[in-house]
Amino acid sequence: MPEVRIIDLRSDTVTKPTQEMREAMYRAEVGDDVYGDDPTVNKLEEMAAEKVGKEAAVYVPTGTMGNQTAIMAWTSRGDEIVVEEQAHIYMYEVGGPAVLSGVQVRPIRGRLGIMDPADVKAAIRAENIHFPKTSLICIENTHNRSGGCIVPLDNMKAIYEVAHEAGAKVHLDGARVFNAAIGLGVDVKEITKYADSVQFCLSKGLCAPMGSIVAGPKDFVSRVRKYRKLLGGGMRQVGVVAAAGIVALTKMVDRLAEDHANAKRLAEGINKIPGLTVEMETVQTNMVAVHTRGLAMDGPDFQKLMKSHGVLFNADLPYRVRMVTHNDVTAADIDEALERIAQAVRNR
Ligand code: TLP
Repeated sequence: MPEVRIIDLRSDTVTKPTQEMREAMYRAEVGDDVYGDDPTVNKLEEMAAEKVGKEAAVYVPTGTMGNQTAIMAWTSRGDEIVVEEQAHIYMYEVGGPAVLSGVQVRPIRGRLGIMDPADVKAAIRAENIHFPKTSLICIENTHNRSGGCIVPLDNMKAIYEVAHEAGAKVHLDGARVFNAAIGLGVDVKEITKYADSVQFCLSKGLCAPMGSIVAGPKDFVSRVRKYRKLLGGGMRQVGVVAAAGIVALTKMVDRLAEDHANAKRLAEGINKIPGLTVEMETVQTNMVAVHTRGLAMDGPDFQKLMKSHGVLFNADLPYRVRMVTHNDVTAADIDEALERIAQAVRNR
């Protein structure tokens, strides 16, 4: 029997570096980055800061380390930070804020990842001997657990103003902020201007093999750099991968639009399969949240069924799976995946 070709929709993190990245990595000039001697890392950090309109930037191994070092740099032990209740920082970072920063997380309910500025305002603590200090508000754009939804600019602006009135900072978990920018049709600076700091990933839709950027004011970035070292993230001749990050930033942003078009194509196709539903209003970028209740099959069972047909995705709620489009799946792969799903559902 011929082997089934795998169509991997688990995440955009599965993307392989492009040929151009591999060549840039091969040629990269390097040095010891802990001494600030790696010219490729220095170039990436400068480019990245400029791109998101911030004074400075630092290259970190992962988005998780980027978010956590940012929280460490903005807070003091015993502070409180406000996050949306489905945020990656709260759901998937292993309790990092408690462990690393010693802060308490105050999750507030959003709609499709969008917090109501009035709720943020109400959550910010007044001065009182009993209360922790609210030092940081975190926004996630695009918002992963809502299926890649975009937090609108007016909402970000309102939260930024509410935070600043109360003397708190805003950190943007912009793991996929370039997807948000492409989805909104704006320069990414239009989004990042409503945050004091931003973390974004080079390793997701932008296809670099690893790495994230934390950008913000100079003194903040110096603190992040030191916390990166504390966590063991002081890397040496890391220009060898930062070179791929430069290609990611210069060559891979505009093509995210293709992933968004493929996500729409996938969502529309799924909605034609009896038993599966996607709420089209949530299909705004490169993710598709598929509800499986109509199949009388839970997410993990549906995931298992399709794995046996070579279509991979993750189950993220009891009756929901997440499919993510990216550079390594074409429109033809989407059609093939739809065909396999329709057939598997018919024959189950
Ligand atoms: N997200 C991963 C998983 O961890 C869930 C994925 O496949 O989507 N912020 C956001 C919004 C993210 O989605 C992620 C990764 C991170 C931060 C962390 O980035 P890494 O994986 O580089 O630590």
